[in-house]
Amino acid sequence: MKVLFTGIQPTGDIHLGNYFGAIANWVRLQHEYTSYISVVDLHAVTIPYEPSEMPGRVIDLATTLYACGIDMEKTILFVQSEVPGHADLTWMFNAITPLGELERMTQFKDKRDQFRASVNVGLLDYPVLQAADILIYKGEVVPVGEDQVQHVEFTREVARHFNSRYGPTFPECQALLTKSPRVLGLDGDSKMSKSKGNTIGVLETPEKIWAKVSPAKTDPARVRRTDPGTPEKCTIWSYHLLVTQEPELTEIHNGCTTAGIGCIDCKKRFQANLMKVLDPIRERYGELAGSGRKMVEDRLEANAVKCRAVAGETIREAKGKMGLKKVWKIES
Ligand code: AQP
Repeated sequence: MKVLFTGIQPTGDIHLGNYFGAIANWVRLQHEYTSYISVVDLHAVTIPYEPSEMPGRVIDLATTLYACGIDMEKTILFVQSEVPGHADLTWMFNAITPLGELERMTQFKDKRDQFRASVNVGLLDYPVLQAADILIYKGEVVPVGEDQVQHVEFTREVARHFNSRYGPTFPECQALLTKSPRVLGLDGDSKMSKSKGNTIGVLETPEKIWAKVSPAKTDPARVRRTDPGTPEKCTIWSYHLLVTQEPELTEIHNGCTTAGIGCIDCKKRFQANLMKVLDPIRERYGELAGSGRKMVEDRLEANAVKCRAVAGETIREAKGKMGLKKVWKIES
């Protein structure tokens, strides 16, 4: 089987963007690929955070991923900082990466503007660590949301640079997108994002979700209940596309364009369909977070051992190609 690698940051609660933009694909693809999914805590420390909260966030994220349908037996879900080697490979890749390529990365420019007071080297180097994450397992496919496509293309470049400088070593990976690669935030202006406060959390209660959905912006031209709307200009319609099936979808589209249904009815129907997806996830999370917590911790530890062995082999191979001493071995 080909190798799949992907990651997610423990920077907050998983939202619909993460789920429909990426995680739903991971759940589907885990049956077709040898899958490595990493809780990328080393990435998460590039923005301001509270150290005492990090262990809890990491375990919560892993638990949520299992609740979303990541298979404990099949998928190698692990914590990035538990595997030495990612940072070593980053350094080797740093030595062949032109600075200009990092400075033009969209995510770096966004984060630099967002965290103006603390722009650290880690933020700039983020794509190089991501390339190391993927290539240390010789990842061939990388299922991500649209915002990460530029980083996957960068990873292909890194592999190309390394292979041409030191000989064939790394595959050139491909990004895989879902049919909803950019889920809009509740503000309707930008992608749904943990740091933007415009999210619907996968584990939120129906009451909390309704408190966010009911006042959310819709088509700005639909001022009165009797005004016909344009679904394509409405964030809630973009959410219906994630969870509502035919023939209800067409019925809602027609209802909006003819003013047959109002925005509140439309939102209620979205919420009902959304909860059919989220209720089972919340229930599984409840079970795992209670009596299953030890099982999650043990699984993460066992997976880290597997990852150390694979990562250690790649580091030895890369060092050999680069003319560095090969005796060093990562202890498992
Ligand atoms: N709105 C989105 N639509 C589609 N896909 C998305 N992803 C994130 N937001 C959307 C995808 O989810 C995966 C894991 O994301 P992450 O937490 O590692 O990275 P992120 O892009 O930094 O997530 P956030 O919520 O936007 O966090 P902040 O606010 O901290 O920057 C990735 O595959 C990502 O593409």
